[in-house]
Amino acid sequence: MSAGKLGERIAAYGSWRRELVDAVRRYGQWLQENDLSDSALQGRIERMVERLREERLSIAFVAEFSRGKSELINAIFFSEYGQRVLPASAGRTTMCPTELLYDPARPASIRLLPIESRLRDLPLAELRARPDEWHEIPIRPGDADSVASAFASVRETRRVPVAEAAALGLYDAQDPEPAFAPDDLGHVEVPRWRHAIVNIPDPLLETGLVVIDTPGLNAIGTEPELTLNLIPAADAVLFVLAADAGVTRSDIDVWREHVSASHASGRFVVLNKIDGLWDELRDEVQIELELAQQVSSVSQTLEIAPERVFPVSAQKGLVAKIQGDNALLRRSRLPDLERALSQELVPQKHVLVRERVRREFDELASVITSLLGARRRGVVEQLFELNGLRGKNRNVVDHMASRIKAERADFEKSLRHLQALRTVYTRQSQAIYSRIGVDSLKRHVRSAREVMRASNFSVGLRDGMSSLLAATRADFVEVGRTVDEITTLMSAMYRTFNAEHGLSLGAPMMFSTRRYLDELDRVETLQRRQFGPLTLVTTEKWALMRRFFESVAARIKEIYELANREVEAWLRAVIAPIEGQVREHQMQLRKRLDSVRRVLDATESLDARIAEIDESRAGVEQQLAIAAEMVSNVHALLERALAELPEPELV
Ligand SMILES: Nc1nc2c(ncn2[C@@H]2O[C@H](COP(=O)(O)OP(=O)(O)OP(=O)(O)O)[C@@H](O)[C@H]2O)c(=O)[nH]1
Ligand SMILES: [Mg+2]
Repeated sequence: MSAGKLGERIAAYGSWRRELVDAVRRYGQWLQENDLSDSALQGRIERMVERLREERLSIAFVAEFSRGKSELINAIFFSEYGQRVLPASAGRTTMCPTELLYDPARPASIRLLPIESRLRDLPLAELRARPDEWHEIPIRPGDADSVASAFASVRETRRVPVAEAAALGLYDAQDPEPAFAPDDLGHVEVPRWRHAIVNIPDPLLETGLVVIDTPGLNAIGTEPELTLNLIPAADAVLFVLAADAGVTRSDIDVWREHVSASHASGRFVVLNKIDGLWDELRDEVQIELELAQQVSSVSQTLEIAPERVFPVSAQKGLVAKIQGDNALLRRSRLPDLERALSQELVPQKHVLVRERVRREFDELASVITSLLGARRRGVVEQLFELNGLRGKNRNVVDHMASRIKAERADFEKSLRHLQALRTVYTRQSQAIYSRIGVDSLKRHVRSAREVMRASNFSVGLRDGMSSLLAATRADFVEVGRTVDEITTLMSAMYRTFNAEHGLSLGAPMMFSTRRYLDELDRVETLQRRQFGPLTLVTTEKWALMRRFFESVAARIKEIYELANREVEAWLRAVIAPIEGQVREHQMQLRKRLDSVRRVLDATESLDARIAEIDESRAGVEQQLAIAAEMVSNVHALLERALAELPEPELV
């Protein structure tokens, strides 16, 4: 697979991430070797590394059927196979959503989820984790025929009685224009599979690219997973129109429902099949003019800037790449689309990931730097203290010892405050966990189901859904309040320790529940659209709604799980600096007292003791320098622009 500049950029982004992982890892290892970290800190580093590794870049292709989505994927990504690998043909072709990715932990194969799985309420998210539910066909990577024949599965259909199709949510007798109409025997053609996941080694997919091909409109509308998760989560959506069809009513519906609602940015409109305008009787200028008109009318209809509309010919682009025909490739304008994708998509993702890693890494590194800073201050003070004892009599030394003891007693008192704070902190942490725990969510879902069951009208369904969203929102608002309380408490404690014991604690790390609430808003918007006007619902619709509800519940569960993980990391991160510095301070007090005592007992000469401490000062200085260098290595990597890449060589 190659996609010119896009491919190179994605590969550059992949290797940047790998280098970053190495740098962060090295830092973590160094901390461990120098006894500067604990399991909480190592856990944070591991999570950062894991997230960086698993980071994927996904592009979803969305459109009415037969606009050329699959052909476009073939042309952009699969031309190296020298043939059409994803099936593309007139009429409905792709029958189920198809994800193309590479997970080295699994064999190369296509996994197919039977359509019957829709009869159960299990959402796709859950079925993903159950290998037994999937039918798996091995693929011999590199062998174009093996790849193409495995891919052929995505077009498979079955004929089933109308009642069964209705139960699957694929047939609605009241729909004036059903996607699948019954034949004379009362059978309806339905997709054989509900979802396909293609796992195939390939340089582009190996860097974490995920390509999502979707079937035309009706199947999209009935698989909530696509609407709720796959499409909104994609980094870019390519919405495809066909120049010969113009913008139809159903194109506009797909655009509104599945693209413009969920993607404010990262959307590309492709005006495909421009080769239909290539006509020997018209000259280039006329063709150009007509294209410009089409682009402008598409941009007006979809309310999107004309620069976001890319006229291409996927088919000619594919042929040109396979045959090495540069002139045809230029004429297909596919390289323009690829360039726009690479210029926008990868850099955007790069910036997002960079900012996140910077934030996480800096928080972590600053804990270490201030810890080392405190240690250095401690030894320097000790040196100063001991140097002051030179030539002094026993009384002075005695006096110093009691001063340190008094200081220690003061500190012990503050530690009791810290202990009290810890109790409050633990109690509040528990409150958070129970608020967004599994049980809490289960209760919300149960009561929402009851509200829904009590009514056969869509208004009842909607009330059920609204009650679920209201309850979950209340959870996050409450969590936000508790988080604020903990932050205030911690700030006060940090300040006290800084002022009274000379610690150098910065402001506690902030945490916001905003993103969970935003995510719930997004789910709500989608749900509103899905549930439409207040009408009596048919049995088929009812089944569909219920499935939609289950998908929403699954999505909310993911939000809860994410919030749990993030809150946990935050809770650890706010308590860690103060505990670390307090430990450090205790150690310093002990060492100071110890030094003075040794001098008192004459077990060691003052000079020898001073030399010893001076050595440890040098050690700390060195650690500080190494830490600074490692941090600046990570920063340099973060700052580094993804290598400016040459323009793609045509073919
Ligand atoms: N002339 C011409 N035909 C094209 C072009 N792109 C795709 N086609 C044809 O249009 C038909 C539909 O293409 P597909 O790629 O199957 O369309 P799709 O959007 O994936 O359709 P579904 O899978 O049914 O949702 C096929 O016969 C393609 O060969 C193009 O640029 N020019
Ligand atoms: Mg297709």
